[in-house]
Amino acid sequence: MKFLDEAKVYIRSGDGGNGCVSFRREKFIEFGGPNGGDGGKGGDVVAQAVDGLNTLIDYRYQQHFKAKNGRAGMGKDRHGASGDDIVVKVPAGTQIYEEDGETLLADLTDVGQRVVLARGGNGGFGNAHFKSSTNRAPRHANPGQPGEERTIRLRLKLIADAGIVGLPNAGKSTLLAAVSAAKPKIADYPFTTLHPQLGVVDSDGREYVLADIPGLIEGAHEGAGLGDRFLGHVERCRVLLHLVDGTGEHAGEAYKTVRAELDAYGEGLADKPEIVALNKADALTPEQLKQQTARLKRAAKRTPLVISAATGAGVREAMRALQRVIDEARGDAQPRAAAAGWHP
Ligand SMILES: Nc1nc2c(ncn2[C@@H]2O[C@H](COP(=O)(O)OP(=O)(O)OP(=O)(O)O)[C@@H](O)[C@H]2O)c(=O)[nH]1
Ligand SMILES: [Mg+2]
Repeated sequence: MKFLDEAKVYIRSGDGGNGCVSFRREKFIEFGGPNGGDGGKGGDVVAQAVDGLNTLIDYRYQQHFKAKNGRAGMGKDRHGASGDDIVVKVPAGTQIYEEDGETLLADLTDVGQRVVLARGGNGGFGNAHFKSSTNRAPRHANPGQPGEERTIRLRLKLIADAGIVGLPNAGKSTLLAAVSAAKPKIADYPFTTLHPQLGVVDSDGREYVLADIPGLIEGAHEGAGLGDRFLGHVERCRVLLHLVDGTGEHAGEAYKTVRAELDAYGEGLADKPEIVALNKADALTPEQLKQQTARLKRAAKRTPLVISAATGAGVREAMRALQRVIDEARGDAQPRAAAAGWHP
């Protein structure tokens, strides 16, 4: 499936319908009085997080969203119909920004959550509305109010409980494939993974969502390799699994390189709970394993888990370790980033 995590969308709410000027005209009834109806309200543009989506790819093909206008009022006190709203459907985890890309308008983290992005214009009052004891035959009505138009930016930050980070080739995708039904591309060259993948992990009968993102290299925060833009997809994770390739040159250096990129990225990534695992243990001699483990331990200042994504050794324990951190975090019910308290 194609993946897109940023999109620019132009939206416009509906105009309100005009009020109507009309008088009752019937045979034998003099001074029938004003009977112009009000115009209908224009439709709103609403964004809603929906189930079953995890990309913004649809917005590559459709970038304009216009709600319907309200209908004009008519004689005989007939009000115009309201215009239909239009719903911009997005995956859970989508943040909505002003055109500048910096001012957050809304953060739709849960399926079903919705926010009005542009309100439809109110309909104008018909002349019947202006009837009073001093003006029994008003000859004016209000025009409908125009809708609003604006350009917004959508930015998807996937919602996963845990995220795998590491250098290219560390075996991140191999691990995701081993523990979930996801079928990421796996190959022995760097940057096999070009966009994030999600998998559901069943750990002792309980489930959580694990994200595999493209590998990071030194200088990713300055755009090296695929850059660090995909780190946005692990921003919301409760725990990171830092995977280090045991067959690499120096497990400690590999660890530090990735940590430096997490630091440079910011957004609290460096402070997230981290589980450290040395991968590809199956391909190491006992001496190499000992040496790499010691290096990684020194760099990470803790004893790493030792696993093989290929044979499955140690993998179950690693998934349990993630589950424990997730359970702890779920315990102290974190307040959801509210829809930024924003109203148009
Ligand atoms: N021997 C051995 N090879 C492994 C293991 N895990 C992964 N590999 C191999 O390492 C290579 C890279 O694996 P990937 O899962 O594609 O690595 P990745 O971290 O997703 O790489 P990028 O997507 O490029 O960042 C593949 O050839 C895998 O078969 C392991 O536990 N043991
Ligand atoms: Mg990969």
